[in-house]
Amino acid sequence: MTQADLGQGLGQGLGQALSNSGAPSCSADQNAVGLHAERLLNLYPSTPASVSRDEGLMLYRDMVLGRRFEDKCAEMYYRGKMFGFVHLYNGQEAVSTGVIKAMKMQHDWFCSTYRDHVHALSCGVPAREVMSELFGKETGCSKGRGGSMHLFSKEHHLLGGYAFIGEGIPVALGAAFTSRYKRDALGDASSDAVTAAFFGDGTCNIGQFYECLNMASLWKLPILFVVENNKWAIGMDHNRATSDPEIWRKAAAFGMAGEEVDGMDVLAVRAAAQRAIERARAGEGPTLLECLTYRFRGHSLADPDELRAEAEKEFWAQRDPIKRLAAHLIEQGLASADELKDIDKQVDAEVADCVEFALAAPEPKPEELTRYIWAED
Ligand SMILES: Cc1ncc(C[n+]2csc(CCOP(=O)(O)OP(=O)(O)O)c2C)c(N)n1
Ligand SMILES: [Mg+2]
Repeated sequence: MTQADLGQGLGQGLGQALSNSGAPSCSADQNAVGLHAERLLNLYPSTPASVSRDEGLMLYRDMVLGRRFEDKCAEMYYRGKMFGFVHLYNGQEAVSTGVIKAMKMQHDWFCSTYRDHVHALSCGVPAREVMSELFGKETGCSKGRGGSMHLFSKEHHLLGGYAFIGEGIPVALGAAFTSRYKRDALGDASSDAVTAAFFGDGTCNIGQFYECLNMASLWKLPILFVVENNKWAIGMDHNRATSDPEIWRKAAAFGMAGEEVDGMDVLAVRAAAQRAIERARAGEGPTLLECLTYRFRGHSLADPDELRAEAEKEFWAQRDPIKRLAAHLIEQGLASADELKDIDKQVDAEVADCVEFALAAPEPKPEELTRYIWAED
């Protein structure tokens, strides 16, 4: 641990005491990029997860869709087509794709945060509906009333994006409770849906997180708490904000399974998610899955991203999950570079189409501003 990791405001004495406290030492190279990178480098090397050609291509396509869709969001935002805060997910795609694509579509449940566009796409919400929502149009998945931070789709079992951090965790817990209650109390043997709740490292320092972990473990609820640890909570370094940066270890306090995983490796995330889903469906309860990842852009499109060190950004950019999967598929002879380029082109066409659709779509009618608030529809 370095003084820089502890933050410049910390006194030398305390910094010294902490650096003598048995925390792992790291090489000069690793110091340049900090503890978060050091954790990634020190992950226990597991056998690379295997994947079939069809699955590999499906995972690749989903991550490329997330990336290209959001690159287009940035362009549209700066052209004044979107309003309010827009938080991009660039860099974290392996988490959304790795977890959601391991689950059963329109059967399992998903709950997100304000960084929700890519989760919605992985859940199968059509790109047209997501882009329309970001433009505030009637054809959006939340009828244009929600915008970027409030994507919702009953059809795709997306329980929502939430602007307040941690707000989605109890909602996800409720969905997990419902599955269990239907099976155990109402006798519906087919009720085996699992819920995935996505949230960030900063969110693990608020009360709802702990309350929900407790209840999920107590009632053995079928839920995955998926922490997307991207090191930053706006401008707050995770290692300065939490007493034990290894979030997955907090699972032990609640008697539940906990696992940390390379969040830049979609196959590793998928394998960890599959283990957790299997436990959840078997009635063995929740898992706390900490994915070590990084966002490639600022906190939101309004953030000039001047705080983070270039060396740190470079370290994580070199581990781009899309390039990594592409290299793996080619190396394993599962796909050719040309096939992957074709997928990129198809995705570009889908993204261009969804923008055209959203631009041409109607605005909600002003006299219908309060429609959909009550259950009349
Ligand atoms: C209850 C609440 N408190 C404060 C905020 C302000 N806020 C917005 S984003 C954020 C940081 C969250 O960081 P993290 O959980 O790591 O998610 P990330 O943005 O990295 O995905 C905070 C504190 C909020 N939205 N909600
Ligand atoms: Mg974060």
